[in-house]
Amino acid sequence: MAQSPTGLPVLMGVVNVTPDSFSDGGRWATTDAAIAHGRDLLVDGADILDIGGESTRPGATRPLVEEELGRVVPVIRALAEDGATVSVDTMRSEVAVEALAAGATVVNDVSGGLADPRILDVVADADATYVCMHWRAHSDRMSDYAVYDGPGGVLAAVCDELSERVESARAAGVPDERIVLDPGLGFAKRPEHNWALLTGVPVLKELGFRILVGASRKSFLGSLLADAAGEPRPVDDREDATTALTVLLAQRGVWALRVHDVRASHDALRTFARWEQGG
Ligand code: PMM
Repeated sequence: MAQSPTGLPVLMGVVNVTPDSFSDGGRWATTDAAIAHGRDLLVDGADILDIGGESTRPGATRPLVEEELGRVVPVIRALAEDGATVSVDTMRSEVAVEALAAGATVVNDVSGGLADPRILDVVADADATYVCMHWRAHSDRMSDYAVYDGPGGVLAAVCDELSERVESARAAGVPDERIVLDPGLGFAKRPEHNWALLTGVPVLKELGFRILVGASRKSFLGSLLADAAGEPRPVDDREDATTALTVLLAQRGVWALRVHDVRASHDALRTFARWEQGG
């Protein structure tokens, strides 16, 4: 998918087929619930459905490959048969192979090829779109890696490290036009890092690739909206902040937004488009 027909950001709706994701863990954990949720997101305006079977919440332990396959493959097959554009959210080459065979056309690899470098060969062979996210370590120890002391801080480090990942993807045979870059908000990032990356999107765009951002419901929004006692805003109550970011990132020309509440972001983008059209 090159661009949304409207020129607005593409909306990637999240379908986490997991018992333990931070944002919606357990709500769509059965095959039927996940398929129904995916269909609802399409009605709400999703352009892509991102199906994941591994939680990446801080501290999460990894499922077995077989568990991950059992979660995502039937959901991908059903939604692809419906005609949806389907992305698989996985770091594993074995899962990417089966997901592409079941009808996925996008591989969303939060590790940017670091967790399992063979995933790059799988993507290259399948002519799939590759979402290459900035990542430093698995979730159980990523907080140890949230250090960006070099010149230029987090923005320079993320640009450098994503450029290295692009070189690996190119070496495997993935053409540039199939690569999408993602700053990886919340992955080895503290709140101040996430804000620097969000406001730094124009710099990320200078790398020359389409940009996808996943800010939806993340904990840095919980911190921003903390109550007077410093208690973070609960995950289910971060939607208005997420929707505000949808508009701000649309203004900065990102290619795609990965969101849970597709309807809210879709409404916001329609409003933004009308505003751009003028009176
Ligand atoms: N965040 C999560 C999972 N997958 N994929 C991309 N490309 N970018 C992200 O920021 C991202 C992702 C974690 O959040 P979730 O619990 O909402 O899935």
